[in-house]
Amino acid sequence: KGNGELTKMEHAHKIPKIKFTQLFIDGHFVDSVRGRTFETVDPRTGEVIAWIAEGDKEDVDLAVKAARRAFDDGPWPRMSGYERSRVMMRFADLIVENAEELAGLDSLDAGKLFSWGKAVDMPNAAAMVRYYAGAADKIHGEVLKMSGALQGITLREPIGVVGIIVPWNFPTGIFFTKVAPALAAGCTMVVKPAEQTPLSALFYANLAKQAGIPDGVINVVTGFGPTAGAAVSHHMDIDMVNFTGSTEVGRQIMQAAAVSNLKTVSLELGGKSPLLIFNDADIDKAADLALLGVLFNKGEVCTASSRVYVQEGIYEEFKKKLVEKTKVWLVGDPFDPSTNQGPQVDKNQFEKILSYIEQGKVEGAKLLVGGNPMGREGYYIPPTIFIDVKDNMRIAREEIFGPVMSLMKFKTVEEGIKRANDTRYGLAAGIVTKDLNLANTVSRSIRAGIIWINCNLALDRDCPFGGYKMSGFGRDMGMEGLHKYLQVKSVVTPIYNSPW
Ligand code: TXE
Repeated sequence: KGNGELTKMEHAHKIPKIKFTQLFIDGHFVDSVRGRTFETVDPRTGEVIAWIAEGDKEDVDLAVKAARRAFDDGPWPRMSGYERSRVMMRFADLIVENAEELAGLDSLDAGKLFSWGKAVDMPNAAAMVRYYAGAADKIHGEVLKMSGALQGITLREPIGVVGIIVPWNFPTGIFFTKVAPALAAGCTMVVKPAEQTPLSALFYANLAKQAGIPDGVINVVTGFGPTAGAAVSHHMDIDMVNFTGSTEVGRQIMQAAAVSNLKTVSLELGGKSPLLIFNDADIDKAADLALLGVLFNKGEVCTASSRVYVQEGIYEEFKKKLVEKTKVWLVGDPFDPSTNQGPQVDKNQFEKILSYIEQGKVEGAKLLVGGNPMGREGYYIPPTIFIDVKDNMRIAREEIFGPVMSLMKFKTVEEGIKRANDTRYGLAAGIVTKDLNLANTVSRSIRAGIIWINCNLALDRDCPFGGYKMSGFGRDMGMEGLHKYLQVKSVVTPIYNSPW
């Protein structure tokens, strides 16, 4: 396993001490009401690294009370956008100052690459906060051209208390795509991080306090989905829930909203994203994009290009290229700077991926590379590519969420589009071609929330992101990501004495 040349001292230097393990409610770290804790595990070894407070319904109730007070009576929604923006800028600076420690926490908790975390994830998180800070004082409505003797305006007001449920694959990235615009809008919130990766969220709560975000604005309740998470989605005093996670749980969240207070729901769910590579593509570049698409973050990415369709003219050459490239792809300790891919997040995910690999073999697909776990400990799975895959096999239809690609061949453009769309998901798709007309035609024909032409996984804070079909609805990021936290209120007055 791995290429790890790290000395013990280098490791000790990078591995952070865990400082925060309690719930963060109303500006204070507290134990859970029942006093329970749960373990969080290092995916490199399977060892327990910390015991975290296990929040449940009572704790969510306390967190919602604090958020409600902060919304109904506190300064945050009443401050000018400019003042909120200044506090958010301080928050962003603190993320940058603590980037090394924070990247270490995400590596330790989720198996994410440390050097990437420090150089990319943390600066991006700070940039996300600054982006929305820049929007906080530019939130305004419209003047309405009403008929008769009336004039109207619209006000955009914060939606209220928001429940934010975060998954484990991007404990920092997804936290900030949801928290930063909610802050800018003037909302208050209860955040439920994933049980697999609670560490960095608690650290962010502490930084928020240091930055001057008032008590009760950001509350973090760590705990499990069916208990703490369900308490958020069922809560009568939460006005909106913004969720990223599995399609199954997304459905439960909508049901919970329907049977409780009809809270607004925004869902970013799973995917089975296609990548279409056409005959005229630069094969070397296309192979890089295909591998990036399915191996980045060990395939634990909702937009992973897990279905790669290659046009028949270049299929054989492309296949050879992929094999060559996977040979120099290093799987190992995420703290080692030369590693390309760390361990899967936990035992469950590791076993889920391995069972899909078995399923693929049983259904008759052939392994081109990979397929077996690596190492004696930890949750390492190498790049795995299946060929001879049929569209109706489970590996080609269901989200695996691991470094597993289904490589398929197609003939015509129409066939490529049809097969790319043959999925219940619609989160993302990629196209590799030099033909602009073809790229434009295909990008308009695929039903997905984001289309990448000659690039892959290119996300940016300014680019709205979310799904079609069963990949969910609502958009995070961009101005769409801010507007969903705002209600539109119309205010109407007569212009002069009128019968109204
Ligand atoms: O997701 P869950 P899991 C997909 C991926 C993965 C599969 C299962 O295919 O293999 O889902 O992962 C909280 N009410 N994605 O089981 O359960 C939970 O505590 C309220 C894709 O980890 O959906 C966590 O905070 N909340 C995805 C969050 O939901 C509940 C990212 C996500 O967990 C809940 C993650 C409930 N009843 C997994 N049950 C993406 N779109 O990026 C769980 N949660």
